[in-house]
Amino acid sequence: MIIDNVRQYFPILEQKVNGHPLVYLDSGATSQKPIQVIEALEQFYKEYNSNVHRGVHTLGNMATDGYEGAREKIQKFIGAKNLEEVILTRGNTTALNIVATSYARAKLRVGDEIVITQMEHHANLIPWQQAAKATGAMLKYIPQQPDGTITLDAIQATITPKTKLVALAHVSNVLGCINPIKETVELAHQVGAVVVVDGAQSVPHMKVDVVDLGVDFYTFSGHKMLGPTGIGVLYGKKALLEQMEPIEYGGEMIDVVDLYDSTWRELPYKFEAGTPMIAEAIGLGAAIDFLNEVGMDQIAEHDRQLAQYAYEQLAETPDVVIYGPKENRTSLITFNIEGVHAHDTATILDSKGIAVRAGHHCAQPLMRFFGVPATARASFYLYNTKADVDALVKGIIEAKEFFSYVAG
Ligand code: C6P
Repeated sequence: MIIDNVRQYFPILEQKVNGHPLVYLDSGATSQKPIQVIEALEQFYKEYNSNVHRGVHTLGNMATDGYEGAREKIQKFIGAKNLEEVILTRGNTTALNIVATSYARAKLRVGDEIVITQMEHHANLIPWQQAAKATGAMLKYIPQQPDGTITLDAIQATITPKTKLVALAHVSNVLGCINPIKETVELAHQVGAVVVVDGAQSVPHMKVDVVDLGVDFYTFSGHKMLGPTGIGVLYGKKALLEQMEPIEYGGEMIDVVDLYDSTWRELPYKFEAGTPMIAEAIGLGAAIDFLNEVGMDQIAEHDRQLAQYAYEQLAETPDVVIYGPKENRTSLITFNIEGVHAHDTATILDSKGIAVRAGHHCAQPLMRFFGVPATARASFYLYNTKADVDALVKGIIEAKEFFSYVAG
């Protein structure tokens, strides 16, 4: 499928918002869904809605095939060696919490160090703070460049023999920078530390191969990659997942239940207690089919080019401050208009049908690093065009003029 033709599959993009054609620039928060995903959900509920792994009836088997089929699609999509290494979760946040609760709390001791960055989303920060408090381990931040990014030298200097775990985003949801995961993994493994990568903003926008990267754990959400909300993925190396205890108990995850003790099922089921997200997994499977049809290489190049184009356009717009690096970025651009609060910028843009996110983007420590309470962020995906970026720039210029008039 040619990327220029994909917009026709996204019915939501055809509407007007506040009297203007919708320009959706908030895919970093959640992506829109193609008709193929919407129809997969509809088909499940209309034709074979049933619980999984339980019965012998036809609909139950169809639902199980759909759910397990989605797991296989995910496994291939991220290049995982084993199907058991793909745990289906409620979302990226849940996946990170499983690692922090089950792995980190069992393994960390007083004197151990968890290396993280100040650009992390709260979902990849607070679970480690809590694990550190519970175990006596220490959090250590990789020092940042003035543009918020981290260098390989800084990563190398922060990792020491005391490091037991390194947690970082593959792509920052504020800076848009691509972190050097493969090199970080090599450094961490030299001292015997495991690496947890938050892939929420990378998996939708580039080809990710967990084996090639060498990561120990990798997490992401379905809703940012054309899939439904309520479904995410925890990839973990089998040898590590096998050592870990479940964090939720109940149906589906058990082997034998006795009055005073129970045993767990094999991977991946011991981490999937209760009725799972069946429709959501099937929807994510349909989203992966769509992404594969377009091709991740084509998507990666498109999103990189749009982010670059947006950077160049905004850099030439007076009174606009851009956060994050000029190069090595993808899919989003974070900015402020000088003297205008990000929420006001977003409100003016919304009045023109342009949807951007404003706020701290669940990255308060990074806002503090830049000394701002909030920023605006435009994020792009395969259905966005250069015309969308042009509309954004025009909207920003008009917002700036409006506020200079009000202030004047
Ligand atoms: N970022 C954003 O607008 P969940 O909410 O579980 O799907 O994903 C959390 C998450 C974790 N890490 C990163 C890098 C993320 O970008 C996100 C979600 C959205 O930036 C919503 S806050």
